[in-house]
Amino acid sequence: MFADKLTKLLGIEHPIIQGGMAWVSDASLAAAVSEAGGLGVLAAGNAPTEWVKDEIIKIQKATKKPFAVNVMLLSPYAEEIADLLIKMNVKVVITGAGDPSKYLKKWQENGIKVLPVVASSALAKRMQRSGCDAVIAEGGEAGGHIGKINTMTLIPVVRDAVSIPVVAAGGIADGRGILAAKALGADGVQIGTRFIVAKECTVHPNYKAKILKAKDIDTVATGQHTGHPVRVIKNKLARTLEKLPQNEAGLTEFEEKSKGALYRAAVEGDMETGSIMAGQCAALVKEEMTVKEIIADLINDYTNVLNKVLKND
Ligand code: TUI
Repeated sequence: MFADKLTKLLGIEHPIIQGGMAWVSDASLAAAVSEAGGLGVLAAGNAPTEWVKDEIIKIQKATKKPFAVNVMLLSPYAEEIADLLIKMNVKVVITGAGDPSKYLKKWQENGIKVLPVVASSALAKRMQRSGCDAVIAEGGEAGGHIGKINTMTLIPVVRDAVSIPVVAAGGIADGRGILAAKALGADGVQIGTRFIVAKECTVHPNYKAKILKAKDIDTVATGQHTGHPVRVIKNKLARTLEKLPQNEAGLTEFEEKSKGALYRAAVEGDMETGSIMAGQCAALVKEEMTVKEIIADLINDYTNVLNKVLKND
């Protein structure tokens, strides 16, 4: 699908990284994606260090293939988890929701490959200068915490800004998206939302049902004014958050209502007061399949679309 820069760097078969999704991509999903030849990703999210440790042990038991841990830099446990990854001999780290500069030296000294998620060309350049191995450029179509630039612009500006491999993320769910990412200059893709409905994904069935039902206009980026916008499927919580006043009292209520909301949706199946994080491309996700089937379908679809394009069909 792509030249072998990314697959060689990571020791994987297909240039497909599974998006790290807090309380969604646990050991079960990550191990299945790695076994199927992509890069499986355990999302640390806001989870306690002990939970992350137990999940890493499960992945290491389930597969000998490469996997990554996604460190969410806003987590109160980020510092502890940064050290845990070294102790647990994790080989690939993906960071999200911030600038990972303060951890880079110790990870790199321990031979860990670091792929930060970036939302701008400026951060991509800084990450290349710091010796990062690749960047994941995530556009605003993505689910969860997002930046301000959409994939169509972000990928080419990041491509022009750095020479290390660029992974495209945000809005990719099928072969058309993968071919578009390649045309924009990417060396591989990160796909999150489509893997939420994988059979191996342990997320609550109510969450999967919401993804399968979602239409193109069903997601919204909440909390634009908080400085940490989060894309979710519209529900009662999203509507409540959108109506809060943009003052100090409003921000306090925003935080109270958001606390634990992803866990409520993903683990408890609460579709009213839970936060159903998902990308806009949920509208393209129509069927629950095994991880192996999803990856085979992505590759097959990509080949068909490429052939159509080449035939000018
Ligand atoms: O991290 C994500 N997506 C996430 S994390 C998450 S868990 C969460 N739970 C509750 C509230 C908020 C989050 C759910 N989804 N994606 C990676 C990502 N990183 N997207 C955008 C960025 C980003 C934004 C700005 C990375 C760096 C950045 O730079 C800031 C700087 O300091 O330059």
